[in-house]
Amino acid sequence: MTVESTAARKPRSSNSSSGAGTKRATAKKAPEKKTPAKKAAAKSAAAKSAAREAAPHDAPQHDPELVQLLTPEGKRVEHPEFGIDLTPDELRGLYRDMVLTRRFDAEATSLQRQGELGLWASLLGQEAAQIGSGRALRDDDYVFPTYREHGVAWCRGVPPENLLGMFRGVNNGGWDPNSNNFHLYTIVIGSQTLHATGYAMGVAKDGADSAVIAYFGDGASSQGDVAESFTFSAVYNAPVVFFCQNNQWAISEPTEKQTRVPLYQRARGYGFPGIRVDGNDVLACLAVTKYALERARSGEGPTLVEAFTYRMGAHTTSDDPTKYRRDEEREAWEAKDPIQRLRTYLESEKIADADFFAALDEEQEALGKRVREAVRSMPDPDPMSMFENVYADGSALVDEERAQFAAYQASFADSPVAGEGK
Ligand SMILES: Cc1ncc(C[n+]2csc(CCOP(=O)(O)OP(=O)(O)O)c2C)c(N)n1
Ligand SMILES: [Mg+2]
Repeated sequence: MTVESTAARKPRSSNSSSGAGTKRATAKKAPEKKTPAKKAAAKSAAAKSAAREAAPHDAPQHDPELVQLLTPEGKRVEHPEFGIDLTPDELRGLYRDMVLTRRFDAEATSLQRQGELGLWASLLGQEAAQIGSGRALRDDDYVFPTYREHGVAWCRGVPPENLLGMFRGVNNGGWDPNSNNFHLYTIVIGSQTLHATGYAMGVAKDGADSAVIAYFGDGASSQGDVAESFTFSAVYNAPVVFFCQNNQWAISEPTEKQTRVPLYQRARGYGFPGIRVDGNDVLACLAVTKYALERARSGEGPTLVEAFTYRMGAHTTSDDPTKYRRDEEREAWEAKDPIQRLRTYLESEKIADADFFAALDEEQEALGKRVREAVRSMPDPDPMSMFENVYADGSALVDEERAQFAAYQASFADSPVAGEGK
């Protein structure tokens, strides 16, 4: 069934629950005996409702237009529109990036389990989407991430331990966005697409040839902010790439609850191109993002890239995905693992040898140790510091709250602000 036929299929019926019908239905009636005809009607209504639910499930999944350059089996394939030619060094570099990012992520998950972090949002499974797109960027491009872009942060040169301060609750971010052109993590779903669009409009006004990239998820695609940023960026021809990691889930809501068409096709309605790329193929993600960034730089406006991938772990460490999805789904995606497929390719083409993998294992261990030590030694902030930088010129309400909080803090025997507010 085509997407069009799904949409056109069901004219809304107007005779059932409107006007007098509604009144009659709400009037009190004696309990009715279910006749076979009524039972059949109820059954058919239930079947229709199930069909309505089920109909769109297949539509976004079976799209043939997926850009892929490296199959899940590790075979290099060609695509008629997108190609990439990388040196052995570059290929090994992409593999190293993905392995170290995964290791950092696993370390952070463990640190949360040990009580060192309050929360962690794992990127497990999304390494190719993030490293491929992250390595397509130029230094002068600007990135607006969600809260899960640890691989992109790695590509931007943000020290990984700095990503953990906010999750430990000791700071409000952890890095200077302008040092690496990597904005702070954004928790308000979809809002960073507006920031990116506004920033990109500024870049165009400055006459610069850099580009902007906004990361967001399949769930965020339902937000009004994302729709507004699509409209504005298209109309103003803003140099922005919308990079949607469709990891199939928005906490416990599947993508089918966000859209009736494949997400990349949304772009067409706004007047710019959309491309679906295999989000577990680092080569394809690199090639497609490079192309989209070039379009932005050369004044051709926005592109939507939908990286079709999977969130292998929980939404965050507070979530239990076994409550809403089946093991078989995860297992099917395990076979498409982004790191394993590149390893198979590197080995079969003799681009990397045993020494390379052994050295990388050692590097992983060193990174893990570094991250653990850095987190454990992060100083607790002065509790009063949360009142700083709220208003440039101060505010009576914040002053009042500061005084109340100081008094509360001072009521503890070991208070770091003892004396204040007493
Ligand atoms: C405006 C807003 N609404 C709701 C939430 C709660 N929330 C946090 S993450 C999330 C799901 C986001 O899913 P998706 O965009 O697919 O990104 P993913 O977590 O899968 O990377 C929601 C609803 C929020 N942070 N902000
Ligand atoms: Mg998602």
